[in-house]
Amino acid sequence: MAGTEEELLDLAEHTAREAGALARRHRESAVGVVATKSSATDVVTAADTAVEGLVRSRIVAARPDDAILGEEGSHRAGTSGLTWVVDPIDGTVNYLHGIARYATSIAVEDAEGPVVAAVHAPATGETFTARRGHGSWLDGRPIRPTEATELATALVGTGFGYRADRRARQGEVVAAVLPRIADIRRAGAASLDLCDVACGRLDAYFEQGLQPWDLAAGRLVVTEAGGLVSGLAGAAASEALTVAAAPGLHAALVALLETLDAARLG
Ligand code: LIP
Repeated sequence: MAGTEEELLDLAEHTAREAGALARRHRESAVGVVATKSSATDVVTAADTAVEGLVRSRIVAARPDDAILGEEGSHRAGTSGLTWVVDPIDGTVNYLHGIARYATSIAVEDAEGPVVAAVHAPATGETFTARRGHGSWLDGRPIRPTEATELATALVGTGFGYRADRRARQGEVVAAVLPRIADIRRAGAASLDLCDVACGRLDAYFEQGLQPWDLAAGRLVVTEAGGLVSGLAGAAASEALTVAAAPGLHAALVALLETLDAARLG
C-alpha cells in the first residue's frame, strides 16, 4: 500500500492545486450565487460546481474504482474501498465576498479514516498535506502545533452555521468561552482553521456543524502534526462538535465545552 499511498497523496495535492487555480480564475472574473442549500446564506457559486467537476474528472480518470463524496453533489460509488472526500471551495462565503481565505480540501479515506489529505489555499499559494502515520507538511516543510497548555493565553478559532437558530446557540457558547481564553478568531474556512492548529497559528479550534468535507482533510493534517481532534465525552469529531487543539490544551478545552453543553445542536 505504501507506493499507492504516495501516489494517492501526489494525486490529491496536484488536484487540489489545479482546482484552487480554477477557483482563483473564477474569482478574478465574476462570482455569483447559483443556488442555496440549507438556508439563504448557505450559497453555491458557479465556481463551486465547476471546481468540483474538475476534481471529479481528475479522480475518475486516475482512479475509476474509487468512491467520491463531494460537497456539491458529486457522489459516486466505488469498489476499491477508498473514498475521495472533496470540498471544492471551503470558505464559500469568504470567496463570494472576495475575502482571500478559502481552500480546496481533498482527503482520501479507507475503512479506518483519512489516509492522505491535501488542503490548498489559492490566495496564499500554501498547500498543507498529510499522510497517515507519516506526518503533516506545509509546502513540504514538517509542521507542529504549539506547546500551549493554558486556555487563558490561547488563541482559539471557531465558526458558525448557516441556520439562525444554530448560530444563536453558538453565540451563547462563544460568549461563555471568550473570557476564558486570550482571543477568538472566526476566519470562515474550517479546513484552513484546522491547518492553522496543525502549524501553530492557532492554539485550538472548535466548531459545531461541520460536514464530512469540511473536516476530513484538516483532521488528518492536525493529527499527523501531533495535535488532537475529537468531539465531546470521548466521541470522535463530527457534525455535533469538532475540537482540535495542541496536545497540551485539548483536554482543558473539551472540559470547558462539556460544561457548556456546546454540542447541543441549535
Ligand atoms: C464553511 C466552513 C466554516 C463554517 C461555515 C461553512 P463551506 O464551509 O468552512 O468553518 O463556519 O459555516 O460551513 O460552506 O464554505 O464549504
